[in-house]
Amino acid sequence: MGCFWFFVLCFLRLCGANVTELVGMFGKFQSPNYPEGYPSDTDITWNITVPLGFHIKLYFMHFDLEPSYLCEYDYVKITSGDMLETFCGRESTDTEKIPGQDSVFSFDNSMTVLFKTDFSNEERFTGFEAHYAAIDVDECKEKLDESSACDHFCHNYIGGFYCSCRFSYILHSDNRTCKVECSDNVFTERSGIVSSPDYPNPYPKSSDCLYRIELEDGFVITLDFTGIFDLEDHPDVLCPYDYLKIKAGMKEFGPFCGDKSPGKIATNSSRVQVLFHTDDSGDNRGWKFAYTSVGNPCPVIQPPLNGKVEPVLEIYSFKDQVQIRCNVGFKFVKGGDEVEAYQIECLKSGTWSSGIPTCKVIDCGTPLPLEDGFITFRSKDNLTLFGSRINYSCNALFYRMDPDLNTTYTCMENNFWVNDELGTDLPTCHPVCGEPRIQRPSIQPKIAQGRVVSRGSSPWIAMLSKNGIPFCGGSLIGKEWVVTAAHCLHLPSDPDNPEQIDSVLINITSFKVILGRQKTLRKEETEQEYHAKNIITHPRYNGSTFEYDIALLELPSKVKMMDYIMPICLPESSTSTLHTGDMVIVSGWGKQFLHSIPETLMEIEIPVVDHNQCKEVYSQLGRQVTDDMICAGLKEGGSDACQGDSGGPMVAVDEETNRWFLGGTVSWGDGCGEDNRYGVYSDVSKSLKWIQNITKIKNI
Ligand code: 4AZ
Repeated sequence: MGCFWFFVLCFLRLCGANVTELVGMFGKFQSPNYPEGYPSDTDITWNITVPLGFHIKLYFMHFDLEPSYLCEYDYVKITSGDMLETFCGRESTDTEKIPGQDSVFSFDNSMTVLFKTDFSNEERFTGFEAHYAAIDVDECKEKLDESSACDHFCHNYIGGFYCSCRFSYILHSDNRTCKVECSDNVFTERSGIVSSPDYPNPYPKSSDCLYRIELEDGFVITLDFTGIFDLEDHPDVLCPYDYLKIKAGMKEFGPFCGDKSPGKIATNSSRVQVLFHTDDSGDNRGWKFAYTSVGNPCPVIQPPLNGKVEPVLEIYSFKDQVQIRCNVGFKFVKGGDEVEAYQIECLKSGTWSSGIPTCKVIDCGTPLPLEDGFITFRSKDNLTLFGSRINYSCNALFYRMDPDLNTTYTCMENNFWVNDELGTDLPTCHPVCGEPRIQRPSIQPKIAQGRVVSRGSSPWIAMLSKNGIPFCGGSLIGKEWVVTAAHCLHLPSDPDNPEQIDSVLINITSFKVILGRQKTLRKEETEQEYHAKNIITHPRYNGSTFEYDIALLELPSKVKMMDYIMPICLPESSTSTLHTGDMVIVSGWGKQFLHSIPETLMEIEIPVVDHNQCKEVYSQLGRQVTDDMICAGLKEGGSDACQGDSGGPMVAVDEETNRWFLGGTVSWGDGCGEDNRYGVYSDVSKSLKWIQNITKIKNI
């Protein structure tokens, strides 16, 4: 019956329905007439709204409504989102409930409270008083559905929350999911491993990752998916959420998703792009692949004859490099140059960068000629190829090599003729010294005043000649040096005052050095004549005392040895090698008795005189015989050197070697051949070190 009247009243717009909007952060509202009995036919709605991010807490301070089965008469109905609560009566029963001490919480930031009464309130129920307040929600703790929860980190604040991401992730524009920046992945190595970010942990959401493998043309890339493959999937639609797409040249592979690995993909391309798209949800673990590349193959190489290829492989492919080497003793010839090794490379076209050169045997070429010597080939065909051997020898009669020298040279891989001891240096042919080819006759007339030198028996003698007239003698040592007396080359600076100590050097072009001469004034076929290139006087030469009266003449070229021209040996040691009584031969074109110049070279054979005896003789005359001088001659006189003989040789036979050596050079004396006077000579052994230092001559 009540229901009938309700409809009528409502239809007649007599219903007391009204709506109140409550927007504060807190407040209260009551049933009409509270705390008096509420009126019948009430229909009041309170719409409570608080700011977003807040919820509403509703608490009833008082509640007293007419009880009815399932609250069919009077009630308070609270709705918020899907939430619905209905209260009535004075106490809770099995079928109805009152709010009591419990608060009611809204689903979101709004709540609607409807108070409805029927047509009668017979017992004067007093209604209700309700309080509400906005309360903050900790969205981070509250279970939000996946579409609104933070992907990585959640931060609550009063009235709201915000999300943040782990290191290396960035917050997507949805302010919720975390994506990665992953479009700059370029792989240029020939092999490698590529995987989804964080693999095998869940990959980032809302991301588009691009991976590029970029190799040189000529390579072909193969991808091999290994391990877990797990991308968000859909049972009916092909990869609508997350997917992997692969582009290789004109070809496309994929999209791939789900848990079935794509396995091996031969892309047939040198450039591959892998696109990985993820949406804003899902917790799948991603993918990983290893990529490898092979180059275009090149044909197998046959090593050249007498050569080898390194490394030896079954297949050579693009970028592979091989070294082609010749066996020892062989070399490549490239543009006229000899090359040790050749490097060729397999090109992208599948061909080698150049052809295979041929190995040519090393040729050391004609060996260098040996001065005063010759070469003997050890092979029949005078071969100069790798491994060939030759021997150097000296021209037999006049030259000799160091006796202990191994003179074999071998053609080596460096193109040189090499000797075990000397390397590539050539041996030296030293002139034979002190061994005249022509011996003086064994029975000689003993001419006290001297005898004619038999031609060639003193082949070392040199004539110093000015305007065709001999003025001094000398001795050939080595190939280009002549020893003479220093005073022969020094002229008094004032010709009117011969006693003057200071002297000037003779003009080097004013005299000739003649070798192979026997006649005094007549040119001979056997002779060789030179202008000295250099004059070196002993540093201790004293022009007034004739100490160290010795000098060296350097010849402009090497003397060709022959029967009539051969050097004299130097003394073996620098301590005196001549002793009192030793017989020496002195030769020269100097003056003879009656002051005449001889027609030919003359020689005398005289004994070495006791140094003290000689010293004494000359000290009486006020002249000094010093230790660098040696005297020879006969007490009775007769056999002596004289003017013009100066610088000439005083020689003796070395007992040990049986060779002639230069004991002294004619220097001075008081007169010529007078009794109780001796010829004074510069002792060569005393100047030996100085001579050897300058000339580098050693006796062989
Ligand atoms: C000289 O005038 C000379 N009797 C050389 C030797 C002797 C004398 C003079 C020794 O060249």
